[in-house]
Amino acid sequence: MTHTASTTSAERDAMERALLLARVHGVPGPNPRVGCVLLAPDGAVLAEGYHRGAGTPHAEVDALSRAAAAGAEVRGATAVVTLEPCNHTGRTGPCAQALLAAGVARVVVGQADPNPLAAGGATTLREADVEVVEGVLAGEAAQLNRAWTFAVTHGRPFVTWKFATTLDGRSAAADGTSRWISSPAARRDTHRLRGECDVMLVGTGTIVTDDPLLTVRDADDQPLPVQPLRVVMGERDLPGDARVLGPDAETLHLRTRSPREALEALHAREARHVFLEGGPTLAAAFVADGFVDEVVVYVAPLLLGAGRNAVADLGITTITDALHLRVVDAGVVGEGDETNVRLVLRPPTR
Ligand code: AOF
Ligand code: ZN
Repeated sequence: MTHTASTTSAERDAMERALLLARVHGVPGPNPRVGCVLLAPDGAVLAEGYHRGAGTPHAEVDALSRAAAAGAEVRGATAVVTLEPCNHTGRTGPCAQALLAAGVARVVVGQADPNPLAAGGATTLREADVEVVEGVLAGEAAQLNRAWTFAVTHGRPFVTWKFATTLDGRSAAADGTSRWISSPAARRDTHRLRGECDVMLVGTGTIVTDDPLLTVRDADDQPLPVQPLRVVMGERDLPGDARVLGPDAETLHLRTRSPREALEALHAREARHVFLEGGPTLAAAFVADGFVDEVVVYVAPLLLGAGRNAVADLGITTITDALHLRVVDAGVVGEGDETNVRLVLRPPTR
């Protein structure tokens, strides 16, 4: 639902800008990506703000403090914010109160806050006679925080399962080697997607066969400053010299084979978006339990003719029982010899 009639063009431009700020400066983790632009009554921009991750000021408070630092008059101003201002004291104080205290007269909101702990800011503001317009570019705002929104409404992290495959559906050769199925361009693309998640998840089997580092690296193979939590699931001990136990990022070994238990433990740590990268057994367990919310597949122009599937036996013996996925994106990654096809799919209910 959009309210184009009840907003000015300056406000709609400000919402586009706030969404861009949230997208560029937001980080994966417990909190959503949020941007805020403060407008004078004539539509001029007074200040901008954004949220930089859990424990730091919310976007509204960031914009208010920058306005104060610039000596701008905020009384009577309009706050344009991508997410409904919060109404609670979490790691920081309630933004609805901060906007009221600053004398903001009007608030234009993108997405309503889906987090039951923090929602209610729009009502609080209206009760204090602030004009509130909701649902402006709400679809874009919700898309920006898609995984976070899923996690706070479903009580578990959103799960993206990524795998690479040959043309004949093999994700490892007969000897178990699997590292170089996708092209370097596809692997760089994978690092970009890893960087949008706060957990990298694999099984103990993957650690033993592939010994992956599981960090997020840039095009020059350098680690990014903020790394997702590396999580290894399974009852087996990890080899003492496994690269995942090195100092490059934090690692958690969950000694369970149950996806539900693992997701509960990760939700308790406020994880919002899990990147599941492996092993056919672990993938099958997540698929079978209905815990895969998105699938990203890189198809390489290779044939193996034998080897391991991306996913272990799901107990399906006849075609009418096949699991159906919806293709939401299909495209090419890389050029020339590095060309791979990338598919993004979702289960019908997501
Ligand atoms: C943010 N940034 O700019 C806004 C948020 O624990 P706290 O105090 O950081 O509160 C987090 C909640 O506040 C979050 O789940 C969301 O519902 C709400 N709004 N959060 O991290 C922001 N405006
Ligand atoms: Zn807030």
